[in-house]
Amino acid sequence: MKLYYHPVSTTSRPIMLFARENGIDLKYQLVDLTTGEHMGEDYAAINPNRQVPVLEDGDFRLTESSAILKYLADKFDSPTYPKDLKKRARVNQVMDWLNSNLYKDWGYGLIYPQLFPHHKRPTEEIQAGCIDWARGKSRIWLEVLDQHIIGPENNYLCGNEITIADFFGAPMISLGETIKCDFSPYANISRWLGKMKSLNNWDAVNEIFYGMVKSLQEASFESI
Ligand SMILES: N[C@@H](CCC(=O)N[C@@H](CS)C(=O)NCC(=O)O)C(=O)O
Repeated sequence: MKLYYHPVSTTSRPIMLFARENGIDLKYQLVDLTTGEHMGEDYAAINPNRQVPVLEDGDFRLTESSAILKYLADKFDSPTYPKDLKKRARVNQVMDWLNSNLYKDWGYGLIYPQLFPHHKRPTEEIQAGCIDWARGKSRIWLEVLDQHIIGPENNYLCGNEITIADFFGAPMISLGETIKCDFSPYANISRWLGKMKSLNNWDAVNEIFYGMVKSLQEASFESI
């Protein structure tokens, strides 16, 4: 199987982490987002969304990091995507929530417009309005994540067992480190993220991402 990816990508890192933690052998094909390789016609023929990741399993091609995690977990019969109807529904719920509620405002509203020129809004006024809106929404989502999805009792997002929702969510939350988000007011998020960071392969998978975080240390950002 081949994964088209970029090492700092919020949606590639979950697949890389899941594969490494589960001994899944992937061939890694770098798509250089920094040179705009993903915008070219060659890559558009692979993924017309012009985004990473894409998984290829023989002649089967799959986009959407959430769907890729589910596919790999099922293919390798992983307990991280439970078969029990209600447990599986809970994992699906949390992954949909991360994708459609959190990531939209957190990634595309608050963080990417500050990191990547092609996500910057066309005027300073629109940029400021976008960030202000997304920061307010992100605070609400982080509160929900902290108090209701994790809460004081759970070790993981869907209870006390690690699931693919955790693999999906942890890189997404760690993205906040690029703009120096302080998660200490969110005690449950901090505790959960700490657990995810202690996975055997977290450091190796996130090495280049943390290189980027380091390179941004002197820059100033609108944070949470
Ligand atoms: N819904 C997609 C989103 C993928 C996505 O946001 N990919 C980003 C990297 S994290 C990307 O390829 N961005 C290209 C760009 O910014 O132009 C998924 O979950 O796979």
